[in-house]
Parts: sequence; C-alpha cells; structure tokens
Amino acid sequence: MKRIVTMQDVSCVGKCSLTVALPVISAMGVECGVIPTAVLSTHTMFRGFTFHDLTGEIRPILDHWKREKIDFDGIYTGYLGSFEQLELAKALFREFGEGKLVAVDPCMADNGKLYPGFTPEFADEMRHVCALADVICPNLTEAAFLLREPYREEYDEEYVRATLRKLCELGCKKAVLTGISLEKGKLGAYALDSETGEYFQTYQTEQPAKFHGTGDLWASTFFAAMVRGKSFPEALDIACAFTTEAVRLTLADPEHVDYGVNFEEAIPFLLGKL
Ligand code: PXL
Repeated sequence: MKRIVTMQDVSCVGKCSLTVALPVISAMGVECGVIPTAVLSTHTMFRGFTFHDLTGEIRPILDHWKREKIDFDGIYTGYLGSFEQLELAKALFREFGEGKLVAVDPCMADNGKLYPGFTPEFADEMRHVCALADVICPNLTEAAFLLREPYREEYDEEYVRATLRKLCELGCKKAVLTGISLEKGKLGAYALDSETGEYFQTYQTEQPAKFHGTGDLWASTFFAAMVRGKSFPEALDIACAFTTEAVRLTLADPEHVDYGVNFEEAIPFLLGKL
C-alpha cells in the first residue's frame, strides 16, 4: 500500500483542504499522513472565521518522523498560510522527498484575485516551492501570480501552452493548469510534461456553477491517482471526471450547501475509474 503525506490546513467546515484530501486519498486506497498547518472554523470565504496557527508543531512532527524512520511515497502540499510554512514545505521536500513524487498545489488565488491574507510577495516565495516539485497544478490566476503576469480573462491555446512552458521553467517537471476552457461548455485541465515535451488536455461538460474546494478535490484525486501508478494523462482524466461528477451531484440536490461540493456521494463513481 502506498503512503503519502499532505500538508495543508484544517478548515473544520467548508469542504476544502484536509477535510477533502484525507477522505478522497484514503478512499483511493492510499494511506494519507497529514501535517495540519492551522485550524480554522471554516475556509476564508466565510466572514468571521477563527484561526489557530499550528506552524510551531511542524518541525517537531518532522523530527519525530525522522527518529521513527517513517517515510512516504509522495508529498502533496495545498493551502499554506505563511512564509514560515513555505520554508517548512521546502524542508519537508528536502528531508522526505528524495526520489518521491512531490506535488504542489499553490493555493492562493482564483478568479483574478489573491485569497484574503495573501500578497504578491507570498506568490513570489511560492514560486520557489513550486520549483522543487515534480508536478504543480495552479489555476490560471495562480499561474499569473507565480509568473508575475497580469491575469487574463480571455485566452487561447497558445497562451495556455506558453504559460505551461513558463511554469515548467520555474523548475518543476510537470505543470497542469486547471479550470481551462477553450470551447464553450467544456471545462478541464491542460498539462505539460517538460521531460518529454508532451502536452495533455482533458475536458468534461462545464457545470453551471462554481464551488469552493474543487481545486483541492481535483489536486487530491490527481495526486493519489499518480501515486497509485496511473499515467499522467490518466490521472488528469480521473481528477477532471470526479470533480465534475461531484459538482453535478451537488447541483442535482436542491438542498445542497453552497460552500463546497458533494464529493462524498461521488466516491463510488471515482472508485469505478481506478
Ligand atoms: O480551497 C483552498 C483553501 C484552503 N484552505 C483555506 C481556504 C481556501 C480557499 O479560500 O480559505 C483556509
């Protein structure tokens, strides 16, 4: 059985970060160790959320794991909230990532804007974390901040490919852009494997609403599929199909919550893809 570790926050309610990563990665048959970076009452799109930082726990956790000779087949970082946590992510890669699959989802922005509390300087530092990854999976907003470019609402395939090349030039081997739509009614991911020069793309029917946490759902699924030995394009397909199915199921329920998607009832669909 494969074992991975993921470093991100616990948003107690909100269906994002660890409350998505842990169930999805476990359901996919991969043991999921966690490094919780902070505890929030909800994700930061709610007003008045509480926040308790756990940065001080991280170094002792890593040191204990070293003493116990615990290791992992892969490392996946999601939402990180401070410069110190970015440094700790780099230490995690250095100390536990040798020869392992390292994935960075540079969670910090969407729809042209940084999330509350993030700055362009943070994006500049996140670039150095991305440089150490095997694979990164920003959305177009995060890519623009990583590359210090203006966010573009309108784009074409040439822009997507050029952006992927620039992302790989940061130092990662593979880059994926999520939330790509080059044709009306289709939404998916476009990716570059810089080692082979191959581009991949995968699309699903675009659903008529956007939800928070779908980036985390996508990244968790993609990463666990890769760790399980699926090929890069297979993992892209699985992540896009499952995320779309979760959004579809959410919208099919008239009583759905509006802060996250119904990934739970889409898990049988996901397992059918493995
Ligand atoms: O889904 C990304 C995410 C994770 N964690 C927290 C967030 C967000 C997005 O806003 O606020 C706390």
